[in-house]
Amino acid sequence: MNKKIVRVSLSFASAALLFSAFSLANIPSYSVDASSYTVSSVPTTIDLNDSTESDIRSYYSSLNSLSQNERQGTNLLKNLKPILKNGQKYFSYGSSATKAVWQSYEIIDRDWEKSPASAISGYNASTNIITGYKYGSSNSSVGTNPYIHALYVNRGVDNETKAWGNHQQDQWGINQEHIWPKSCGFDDDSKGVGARGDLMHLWAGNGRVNGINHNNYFYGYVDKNKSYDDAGSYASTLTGNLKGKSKTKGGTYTVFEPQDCDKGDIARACFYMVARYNYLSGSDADGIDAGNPNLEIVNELNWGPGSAYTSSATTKGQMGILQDLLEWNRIDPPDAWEIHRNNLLYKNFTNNRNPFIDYPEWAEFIWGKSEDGSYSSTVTGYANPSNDLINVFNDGDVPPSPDSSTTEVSSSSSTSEAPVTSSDTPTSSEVPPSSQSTPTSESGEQEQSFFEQHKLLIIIGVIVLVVAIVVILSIAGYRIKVSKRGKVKIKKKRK
Ligand SMILES: [Ca+2]
Repeated sequence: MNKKIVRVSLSFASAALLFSAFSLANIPSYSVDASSYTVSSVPTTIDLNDSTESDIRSYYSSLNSLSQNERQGTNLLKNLKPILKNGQKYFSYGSSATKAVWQSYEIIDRDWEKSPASAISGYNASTNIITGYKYGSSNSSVGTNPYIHALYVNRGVDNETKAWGNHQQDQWGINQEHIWPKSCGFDDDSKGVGARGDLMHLWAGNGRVNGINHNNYFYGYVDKNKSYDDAGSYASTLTGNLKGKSKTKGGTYTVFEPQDCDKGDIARACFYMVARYNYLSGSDADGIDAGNPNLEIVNELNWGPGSAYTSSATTKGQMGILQDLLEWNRIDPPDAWEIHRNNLLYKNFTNNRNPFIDYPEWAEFIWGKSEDGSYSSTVTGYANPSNDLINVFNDGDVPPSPDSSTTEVSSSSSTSEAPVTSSDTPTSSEVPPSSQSTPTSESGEQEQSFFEQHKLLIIIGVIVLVVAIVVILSIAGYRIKVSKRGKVKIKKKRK
């Protein structure tokens, strides 16, 4: 993938230009009615180029004319909603592979390394655009039958990231995972597509983990001192997806903890859902019934699997645990694949973006800060789309993801490069090379280097010693004689 992470240092001139443009743009009054939830057709012309930095900043530019107070806390959620909602497109979903959501996974959830664009008919390498893409039309013949980057499946393991066609409708293969469970706010399928069919949180995921471990439990760290279920006991390639008691909150509440490389992706999808679906500004033009639920993320474990419900303007659909999700956003920052998925959605499918993939720290401007296991609801800043760093944290102090390796990714627009973590490698295989050295070899190296460093001193010392012996013998009345054959003889001098 030809992308650079969009790390930003705008020059004063370009900042001034942007500011001028933003000043002219008032917040548009979006009026989206229920008809906006009709489904769209999947595109056959697909632009694989990532959005440029200026495109991303422009997308959020209506925030710039707001006061600082309107750009933090729940106000920021309220003000993001019209941006994310404007012109958003939805796709039909269901169990059939002919449904548009299934079809869209061929592109948005594609494993681009194992199934590169160059293998797709109609792909133009010079423009990085596909024309006339043919989606699959049946379970046994699914378009280009690509490998899929599925949630919960350990990366880099071939036999579990099988080609798409091998996983159709298989409960223990890949299925459609609602990262924000339908039963936590928008359970009634009869109410149309809306949140239920929003590709920002509707990902391809392993069916076993989806159905058994995640179910509709809150997300959170699992207490490993208590009994828990690790999906790895079912298949080794699912290791690290846990269901058990909450470590953070204690008590007997059950939570789901995904593998490390999925933690941030899931957190940011949940953050998006609240920014897109809330009633913070009061009544909404398109209404709850049109699939526009009222969602919030909480720290309290007051909801879990049980009788599902549909949220209303006064009853909120909830997800948690907030402080764990904030921590996951920090330890697993957006990688190249996640960034690319966001761009593919924006340019080809949903026509909207996940702001927390673009600006991960905005989550902390809304809900507060979570760092090193401690959590504070104190908001540390406010959104500033024209200057905030994109895809990396402002303080540059992102803890490395324990399961990831550092990779360079690039974007067509960036002015500088920054390392980001890629989660495409399994945890167990990464051992620092330094741990391979042994005490024996270190000791040998030390002895050799001592001789090398003191060679001159040793030679001088030997010469001085020989001279001293000759002088002492001479004083004592001895004479040293070396024969032609090289023998040394010491004789007493005659007086
Ligand atoms: Ca990740």
